[in-house]
Amino acid sequence: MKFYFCGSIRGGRQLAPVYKEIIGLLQAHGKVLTEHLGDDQEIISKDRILTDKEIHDRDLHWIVDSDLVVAEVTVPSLGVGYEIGRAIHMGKPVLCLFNGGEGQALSAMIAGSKDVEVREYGHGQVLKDIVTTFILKHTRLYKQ
Ligand code: 6K6
Repeated sequence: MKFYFCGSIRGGRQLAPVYKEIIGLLQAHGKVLTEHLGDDQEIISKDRILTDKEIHDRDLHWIVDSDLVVAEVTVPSLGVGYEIGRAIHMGKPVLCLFNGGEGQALSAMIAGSKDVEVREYGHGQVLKDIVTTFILKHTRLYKQ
């Protein structure tokens, strides 16, 4: 199974350790095409040599190639929102993970969309349970 993981880059990197944790959970079930999103050094060293067009086209190609899309949506990011919209249009199952603090609300365009699964998470096991349940649900659907 191939996963496309979305997480903020230019929107802010404060949750990079959480992205790394989610990527690790996904890797237990298959290949993560955007493994670099958990690693600041890799983003800086490899992706800075690509133009914005090269990044856009490569990432869209990876979404096409993926089976499931998982997005961490706590840090607002134009790129992540765009990727979610494109993934929906392609008919990909999309899981949006949100861990907002007080006064922090998820965009209505994600929270109110029937085409994505939005899950709020806290820490540790809960995140693992949410991710595993989403994967198993869609693995079963693919096998039918
Ligand atoms: C490195 C440092 C600054 O910019 C870079 C290279 N940029 C990107 N490299 C890889 N993926 C990117 C880059 N910019 C956006 N993306 C994609 O959009 C990722 O797959 C993320 O899920 C999402 C992040 O969008 P922004 O708007 O937060 O950057």
